[in-house]
Amino acid sequence: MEGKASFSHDDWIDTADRVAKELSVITGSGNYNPEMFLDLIQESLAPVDQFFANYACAIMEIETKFKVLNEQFSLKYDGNPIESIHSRVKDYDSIIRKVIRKNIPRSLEAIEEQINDVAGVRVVCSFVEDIYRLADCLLQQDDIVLIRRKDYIQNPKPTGYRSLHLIVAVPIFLENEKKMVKVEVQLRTIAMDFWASLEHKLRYKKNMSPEMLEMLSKELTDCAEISASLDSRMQNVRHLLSGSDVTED
Ligand code: 0O2
Repeated sequence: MEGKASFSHDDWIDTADRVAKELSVITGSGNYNPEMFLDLIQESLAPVDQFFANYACAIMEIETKFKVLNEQFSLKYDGNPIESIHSRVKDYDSIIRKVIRKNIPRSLEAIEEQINDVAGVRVVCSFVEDIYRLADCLLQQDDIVLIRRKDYIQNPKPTGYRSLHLIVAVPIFLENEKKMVKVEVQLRTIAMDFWASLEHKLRYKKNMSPEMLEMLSKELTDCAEISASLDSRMQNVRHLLSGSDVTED
């Protein structure tokens, strides 16, 4: 999960100095003021900084909700349902690539409106049933708005990809404003996560022969079935250990 690229204050001063000099030549004014130009750049970037800060805040809200649920579940059931939580704000480059690919207007408003996964939270559980319990509990909360639900556990992708995806909007409270911000939540088991990270590597692998690519894709599709069966058997073992009913494969 990548973060935002950093650009130091010195870099800004250098850039401002260079651009201001060039502008003074272009406009023929012959004088330039890098400090004023720097202020201008920082002023223009303020909405972009706020844009990324909003998503970082929304991630904190969602993470906290899952951490609270994890504590609550551990009192009611045996052990903590959540193994790990990984979050990221999509980086600039990936957002721009998506904007171009989906032909989205180049404005922050359009990106907020049309890109659902600028903020992403991935929740990894041991058991499938905990995924659904956690998702239901999150969606019951009265400040959460469900925008879209895609169940790739019930309906895996042709590749074999399985996960429960929720696009939700969560309120964040800023200095003088309440704002609803979208977050993509992916809930998976450890087995699903293991599979997805390996398959993700294959998708970005370059210089591979088509034969090898096909062979590995088939192998991964087989592995996805084995991993689904493992999830189901592990859940049944858990049920047997706790004395409740087993579920069918
Ligand atoms: P990354 O690098 O993980 O962020 P949308 O994103 O809403 O425009 P779509 O098709 O509606 O597009 O989204 P989908 O398929 O519900 O979810 C997209 C995300 O799910 C991907 O994000 C992956 O994280 C994950 N995903 C979906 N299908 C697969 C798959 O077959 N294999 C793996 N490994 N992951 C998958 P990104 O942006 O593609 O990538």
